[in-house]
Amino acid sequence: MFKKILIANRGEIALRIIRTCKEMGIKTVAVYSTADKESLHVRFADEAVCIGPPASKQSYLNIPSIISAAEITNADAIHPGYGFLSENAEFSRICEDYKIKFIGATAEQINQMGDKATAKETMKKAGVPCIPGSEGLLESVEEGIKLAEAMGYPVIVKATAGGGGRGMRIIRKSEDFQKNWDDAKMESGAAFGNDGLYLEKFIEEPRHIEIQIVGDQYGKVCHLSERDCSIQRRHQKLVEETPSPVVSDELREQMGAAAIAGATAIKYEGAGTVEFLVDKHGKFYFMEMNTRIQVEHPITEEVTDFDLIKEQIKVAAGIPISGINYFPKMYSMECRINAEDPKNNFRPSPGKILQINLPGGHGIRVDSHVYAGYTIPPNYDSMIAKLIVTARSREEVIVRMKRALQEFFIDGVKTTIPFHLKLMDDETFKSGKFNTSFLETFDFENL
Ligand code: MV4
Repeated sequence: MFKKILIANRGEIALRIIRTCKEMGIKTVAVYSTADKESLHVRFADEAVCIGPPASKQSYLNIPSIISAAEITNADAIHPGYGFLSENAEFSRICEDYKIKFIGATAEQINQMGDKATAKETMKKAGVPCIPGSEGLLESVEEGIKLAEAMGYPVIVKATAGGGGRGMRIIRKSEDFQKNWDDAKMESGAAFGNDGLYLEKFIEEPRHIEIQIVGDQYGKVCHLSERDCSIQRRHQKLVEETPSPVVSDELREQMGAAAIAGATAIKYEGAGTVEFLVDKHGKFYFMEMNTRIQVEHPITEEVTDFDLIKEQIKVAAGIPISGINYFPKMYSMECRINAEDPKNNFRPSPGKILQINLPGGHGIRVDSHVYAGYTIPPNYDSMIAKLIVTARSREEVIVRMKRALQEFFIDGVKTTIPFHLKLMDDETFKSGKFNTSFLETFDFENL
């Protein structure tokens, strides 16, 4: 087992990783930018190394600085958390070169899933259901138009280097093809330095359902059921839950088996997530694979009683997985508490937290790095807490979530708490019958 792990991240996920390391008897090294000197991850780690100024590029994305910190502290592994360097193939490769174990996917696996058109072809070959569309990249706008006519509109063009909704355009009629093609090409070229596009039939009003998987170094992959992430605004998830109100036991078995087949095909190591769209008829299609631990992993931990960070560390150390799949025994939901003003287009609201009261009681988990007197820096993601609520049924979860949100107050900055409170009273949300377009028509004015 590793003796010392360096955590190449900040905020709640850095704390989350430190907590599991402590329980496993592993020493921890925090790295921090000058903006995070007073952060809890710095205080709770056994050692801490300053890696640069506030800007992410010069600190949490600064590979030479982080590798140096690992070298001088003698860390034998690096956990990248989510975001930052977690899906950076070059960083994974450099760690390998320096004989520091990267607790995440190999450079090859990251590359294989990072190019979305290639990832889709790989999954299709492995027998995973995929959305009908182009075979790999489109060679020309003419090829795109021809295929769209043959398949029927609406279609969607997606940037192969994109993901998470960046560089894609929905096209509803042939007259609009050229303009959307040009826009998507321009946007992806500028954003990713890669303007490759592929095409798919557009699935109307789908649900976003993802399967958590874990693979070991011996080619074995298991799944831990699904998370429903359909409550999103502009591709930012706000609420996640498990089990999904639309996933039957039969569908869970099928999607779990598909996710395992896809991950096994690339000999996937570590924790990963296979994202699917589920259409109105309950048919599911591969969308993307994330080669990292995700923000919303705790709801899976709550319903399966499985520490995903501990499992990541164990498989990285060469310990084989049990090989059995895990099914939900409870219901769990996460509300992301961001320092943002939900009445003002979710505009970031950094600044000093003057007072805070965290909710508690049965079935409540709060993963957060903030405290009274803490100043939220403007340089990073605005998520300041994850409120995770678990109970025996979806109805009980919603009642308990509302109670917890009422106890949760933060003075000094605007937060998304008022939005979540309103959502827990929304009849459509409570019915469980909604899709990824739900928040497009939500009234954010009267919270
Ligand atoms: C789609 C789609 C409908 N049809 N692809 C958005 C993020 C990126 N991963 C892919 N996305 C979508 N791809 C086809 N063929 C609809 C979306 C989509 C979406 C997906 C999941 C959650 C929220 C979404 C919001 C808008 C569009």
